[in-house]
Formats: sequence, structure tokens, C-alpha cells
Amino acid sequence: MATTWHILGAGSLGSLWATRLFRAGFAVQLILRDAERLAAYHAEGGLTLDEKGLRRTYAVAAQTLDATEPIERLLVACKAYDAEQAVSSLASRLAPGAHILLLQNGLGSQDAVAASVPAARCISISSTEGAFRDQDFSVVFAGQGFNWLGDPANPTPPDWLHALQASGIPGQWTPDILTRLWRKLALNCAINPLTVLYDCRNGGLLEHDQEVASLCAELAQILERCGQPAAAVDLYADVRRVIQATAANYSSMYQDVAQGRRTEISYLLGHACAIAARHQCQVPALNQLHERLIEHLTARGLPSD
Ligand code: NAD
Ligand code: KPL
Repeated sequence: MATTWHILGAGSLGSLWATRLFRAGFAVQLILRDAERLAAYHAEGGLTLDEKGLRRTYAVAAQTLDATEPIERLLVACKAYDAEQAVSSLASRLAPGAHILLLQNGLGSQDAVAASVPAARCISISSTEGAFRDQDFSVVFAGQGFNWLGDPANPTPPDWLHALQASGIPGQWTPDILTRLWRKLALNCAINPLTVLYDCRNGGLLEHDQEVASLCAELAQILERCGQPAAAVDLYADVRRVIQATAANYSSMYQDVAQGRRTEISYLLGHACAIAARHQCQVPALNQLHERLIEHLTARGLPSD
């Protein structure tokens, strides 16, 4: 029998993946927190995907965390700060050698998950696709992007990659997933916190070019020191390119703060500063940015971790 895709988290990316896999004919089970969420889901009649204004609802099967059927393949589609606890709560359901796909942005949560379920194979995904929820159990596909998949512990690709292609999920296996994750983390660290502190769209950072350049120089230093030199190549030029290409957009961290949502700061800037300290790398601009961001979040009653 074909392996079921268990998808934890019916948020933006979880719904985007679930609907595309489901409509391509793959077996999908959404995993929701509890009976109340499951009842709310059933009342909606499925997951709705809005692509370029075309809305369709898919009756994807769903269950709660405490269902008992074994899990062979799990896509973890919650935020980085929820991932370790969410996977731990499913640990007893994981089949021997289960594959766990981790969609979390930043770094730190992947290692925490892998350490908590050592018998599973953990595959990290660096995603540039964009989606947001417009209602409960309804997601808008907002930006074409790409998914890099890889396993830092094992360069051999899994045998289910064809399912992505068959579902129209753009993706490719890479033996250098850490380089991809570090590069995206560096881009996010150079752009997102400043957009929050200056209350601007990404393009607003063109007026703070010196500050962006200093952050990029320190980020490149960390990347070189922690064994990721490829992620440091032309970082500043790439950050400038992304700022220009996304000038009209608000960064994901800006949107989280504007909507009073917890950010993933600990897995982005917090992680970069922690790794710098571990490698005795002097990064005064990043540390100061981190402190300013923590102050900003605290003043708004948002968690600073
Ligand atoms: P989201 O907040 O929209 O969805 C997360 C979902 O997980 C929520 O529905 C939440 O209730 C659920 N959840 C959390 N803990 C759970 C648990 N224990 N059991 C069951 N459900 C649980 O988040 P998102 O935007 O889809 O982001 C997921 C990850 O993907 C983040 O790390 C984010 O940075 C990354 N990412 C998102 C996008 C995007 O466009 N949304 C793009 C690239 C990367
Ligand atoms: O990924 C991003 C985000 O907003 O999180 C970009 C557009 C690259 C800005 O850092």
C-alpha cells in the first residue's frame, strides 16, 4: 500500500502541501491538535486552496495527534518554536526508520527534532514558496518559489521525491542543505529585523545600505567560521538583489509583528548570534540588532525567544 503523507499543522505551508499532494492522488492525513480542531475542520468540509483567485476545497482526511495508526512519513509544517514538542508528541507513533520532513525556517529546530527522535530520518527543507491563511483551513498560494530538500546526515535521496514532481511541488534534492538553510538564514537576518525596526517594506532598506552592508560582513564572517563558506559568497550582493526584487513586500517577520504573532527570532538572528558566540566571532552590529529587536518585541508584549 502507498505510504501516507502525514502532515502536522494545517497552517499556510501545511495546507499548501496537503492540497497539492491530495489532488495528485496521494494518501494524505492532516494531523490536528485535538478533537475541537478536528470538529472545526470537519465543519469546514476540507482544506481550501486559493490559486490566483481560483478557490477549491479538498476533503483531505484528518485526525488528531493521539490517533494510533503508525506514521512512516511525516511533514512537520508548524513554526520552528513548536517543532520539537510537536514531533515528540508523535514519537510513539513513528514507525521504525520513519522519514520526517522539516519545513521550518532558520536553524536550530531541525537539530532539536533530530535529537528527540534518533531512530527517524530527518530531512530538512528550505522553502521559498509563499502562502498565507485567509480563513481557518483556507490558504492563499501567494508566491511561486522552490523547495530544496536534504539530509545533513545522509546524502542519499529518499525514494519518494517523484511525489513532489507529480504533485506540482517544485523541489530538488541537495547534498548541501545546510548551505541552503544558512544562506536563507543570513538573508533573513540582514533584511527582516531591520524592516521591523524601521517599520518599512523590504525596499525601505535601500535607505539603510551601510547598516545592511555591516550586517552582511558580520554574517559572512560567521558563515566562514562555522564551516559554511559557500553560504557567504557574494552575500551582500544577494541581499541587495533580494531587497530590490521584493522592494514592495513586507518581510515575514514584519508581518508576524504587525499581526501580533510570535516571531521565529531564536531560529534566525538569535541562532546567528549564538553560533557567533560559540565560535568567538566578534559581531557587534548583529548583537546590537538582536538586542534592539528583543526590546522592540518585548515593548509590544511579544515573546522575545
Ligand atoms: P502557520 O502558523 O501558518 O502554520 C503552523 C500550523 O501548525 C498552525 O496551524 C498551528 O496551529 C499548527 N501547529 C503548531 N503546533 C502544532 C501541534 N503540536 N499539533 C498540531 N498542529 C500544530 O505557519 P507557516 O506559515 O505554514 O510556517 C511553517 C514554517 O514554514 C515556518 O517555520 C515558516 O517560517 C516556514 N515558511 C513559511 C512560508 C510561508 O509562506 N508561510 C514560506 C517559507 C517558509
Ligand atoms: O524570506 C524572506 C522573508 O520575508 O522571510 C525575504 C523576502 C527573503 C526577506 O528576508
